[in-house]
Amino acid sequence: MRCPAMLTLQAVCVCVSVCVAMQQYPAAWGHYDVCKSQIYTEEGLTWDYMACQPEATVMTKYLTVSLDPPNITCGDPPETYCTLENPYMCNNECDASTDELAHPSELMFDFEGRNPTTFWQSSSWKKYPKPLEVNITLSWNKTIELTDDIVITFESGRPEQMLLEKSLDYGKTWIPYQFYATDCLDAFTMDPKTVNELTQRTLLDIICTEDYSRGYVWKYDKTVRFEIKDRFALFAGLQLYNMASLYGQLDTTRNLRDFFTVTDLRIRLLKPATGSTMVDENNLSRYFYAISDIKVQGRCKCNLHSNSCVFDKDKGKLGCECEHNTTGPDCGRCKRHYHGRPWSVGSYLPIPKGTANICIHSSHGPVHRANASSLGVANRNQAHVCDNAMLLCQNGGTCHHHHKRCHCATGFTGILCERERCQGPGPCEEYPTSGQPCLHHPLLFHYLYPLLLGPPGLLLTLLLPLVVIRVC
Ligand SMILES: *[C@@H]1O[C@H](CO)[C@@H](O)[C@H](O)[C@H]1NC(C)=O
Ligand SMILES: *[C@@H]1O[C@H](CO)[C@@H](O)[C@H](O)[C@H]1NC(C)=O
Ligand SMILES: *[C@@H]1O[C@H](CO)[C@@H](O)[C@H](O)[C@H]1NC(C)=O
Ligand SMILES: *[C@@H]1O[C@H](CO)[C@@H](O)[C@H](O)[C@H]1NC(C)=O
Ligand SMILES: *[C@@H]1O[C@H](CO)[C@@H](O)[C@H](O)[C@H]1NC(C)=O
Ligand SMILES: *[C@@H]1O[C@H](CO)[C@@H](O)[C@H](O)[C@H]1NC(C)=O
Ligand SMILES: [Ca+2]
Repeated sequence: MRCPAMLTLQAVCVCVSVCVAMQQYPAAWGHYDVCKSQIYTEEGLTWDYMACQPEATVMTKYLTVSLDPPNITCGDPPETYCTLENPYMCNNECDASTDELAHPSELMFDFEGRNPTTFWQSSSWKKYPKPLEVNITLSWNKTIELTDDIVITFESGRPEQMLLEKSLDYGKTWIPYQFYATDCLDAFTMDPKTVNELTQRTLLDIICTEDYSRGYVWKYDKTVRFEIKDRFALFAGLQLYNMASLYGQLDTTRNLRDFFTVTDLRIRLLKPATGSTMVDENNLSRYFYAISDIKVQGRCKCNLHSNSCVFDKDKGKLGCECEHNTTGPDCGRCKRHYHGRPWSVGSYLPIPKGTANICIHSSHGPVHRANASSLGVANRNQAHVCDNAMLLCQNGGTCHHHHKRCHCATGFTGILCERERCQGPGPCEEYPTSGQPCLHHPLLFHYLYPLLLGPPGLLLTLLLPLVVIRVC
């Protein structure tokens, strides 16, 4: 159902019903799965370009793993391991030369669901008290954006000290992502925190958590997580109902986007589970690391210029299939002869289709689609959020920072100042709730926008506030 094909008020009604329907099913918002579509305008059939991104998927299929020290995997020479709980129970054999008894690193990424599980295992803590440290480095040779929790499943006890690091530059530099310890203060001189204590303002803080290191109950509690969804929820609400709010934030806050972006991850195992404060020096075969599964969900970062990312078997590497006349592994620059204006990342705004910010041919000036600029909404191409003339910033908000953000009047907040800051009596909600009045305002504009072209558009501009009031 496309409004541009219809005319006048009837079309407005259609749009309103579409918009309302979308409000009820916000999951339909912002798939960003289409990069372009054909539309009819006054000039005939033309292309309409939209921000787009590949679907999120299981990323562990596309990585290379390296271990440091390289010979830390068990089985050469063969070893027998005892359990942590009972030093007399020693039936865990590792022999690298026998398929059934070998525990190579691939077994952290194979299809799980088999019983018994398959796992990678390190050699034991033979050199105690020298630390037993292992680095497990996961490399994509491609920028990816994490979309779900990283989950590491241990078949040994969970480590007493561990550090998750990430790189954004293909492994040249590393920064901590999260610290894990049975005692954060002792291990890293950090106060223990849980992800639930984070707020929108402290979202980017690197924390040390004691949630995933508790010793003996490991039979039931085998996973170590890096919580992505809980962090998303700080903007999108607990059920991730309001993705619009999250996308808006990702668009306007570069640090936030980068926070979820990686080229490599490194799991630094610093101290194995010991189950007690004392290490049993007479039986060091009880102490080792074993990991059966690592989950990493994400999507290729294509700067909103591609909806597909393919694995090139020859290069052993992921790459975006760039649209919008962009090129490069991340669609991070304009194609040759398409430097009519500087390259720019696509934008999630306005919701739901965003702004493509296509590269344009060097011989053309900036594209003026129809005459929309005279109505003040044309500069979609530069990721402008707000517009004073069209009152896109609501509740008295004004445009700031080259129209990239609304400056809200006191008492209001949100990308378009659409939300009331909690004030006065009654409970104060920290999360943006689903029933946001008027958050779909930009959506309405998106559908109505084509109608605003030409003289009938002027009429509609006048009618628009009425429509908006009805919907909100
Ligand atoms: C693990 O990597 C870090 C750098 O991130 C390095 O300092 C450390 O020496 C490495 N440890 C091992 C056991 O290779
Ligand atoms: C790994 O190799 C180094 C030297 O190459 C050696 O010192 C070390 O003992 C080996 N470690 C294991 C666990 O085999
Ligand atoms: C210690 O380890 C060995 C195997 O290395 C095992 O045979 C023995 O029973 C273990 N327990 C004790 C208490 O020595
Ligand atoms: C990463 O990809 C580039 C090509 O884009 C290639 O030249 C390079 O060798 C790759 N690096 C690794 C470690 O595979
Ligand atoms: C990009 O360039 C090709 C020709 O190289 C052209 O057909 C296409 O319409 C251009 N625009 C976009 C946004 O793809
Ligand atoms: C756009 O408006 C200008 C005047 O502002 C006019 O000259 C031009 O013909 C218009 N273009 C179209 C496609 O309507
Ligand atoms: Ca496995």
